Amino acid sequence: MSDLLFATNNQHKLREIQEILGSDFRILSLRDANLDIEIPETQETIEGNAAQKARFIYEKTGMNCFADDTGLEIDALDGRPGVYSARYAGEGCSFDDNVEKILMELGDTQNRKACFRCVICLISDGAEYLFEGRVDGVITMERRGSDGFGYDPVFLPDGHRQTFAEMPPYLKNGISHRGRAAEKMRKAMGK
Ligand code: ITT
Repeated sequence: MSDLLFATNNQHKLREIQEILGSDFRILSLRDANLDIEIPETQETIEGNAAQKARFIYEKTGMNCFADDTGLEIDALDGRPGVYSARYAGEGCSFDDNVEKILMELGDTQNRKACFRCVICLISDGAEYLFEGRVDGVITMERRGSDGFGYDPVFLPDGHRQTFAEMPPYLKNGISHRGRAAEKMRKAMGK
């Protein structure tokens, strides 16, 4: 089974990717590679950040690796928080602070359309590939559920009655932005 190092410090993402790809690849964490480092993320696009994170870890290790950059894009907020999803409520903020901020900004706005967009950048034997996954939905009026992470308690995917935080992980992974991007990567790698 081939090894793939996942360039992330987000343990929730790591768990999801291990569940999605674990039967075809041995997904290694930064900890498995004895790396305890901050990964720079200073670009202005999701694609740019995914590539920056993957290149940084590839240069450090020379190992086949990939990174995931994800943004929640809300129509009524002109696409925010988008590329700023991680620290939308400020440096050092929690997932809950970010959720609070978007709920406050939306207030009782009727147009609650949003999408999650995930770009995975894979570096395999020195060559670079990008894979995108997207899921459309709406932002609920209040938090629902305790599974998942980030904005999951307020994201209701189209065609479903449960938010991502109410769904069992296999269901979220089966329809999510990350699941879709990871499936494209799996296919491109011939699995
Ligand atoms: P790494 O860069 O170390 O991978 P990060 O948490 O900084 O971790 P991103 O910049 O890609 O990763 O993520 C932006 C934020 O978007 C993340 O912190 C969450 O708040 C949110 N997010 C990402 N994926 C999500 C998901 O599947 N469900 C809910 N929120 C998510």
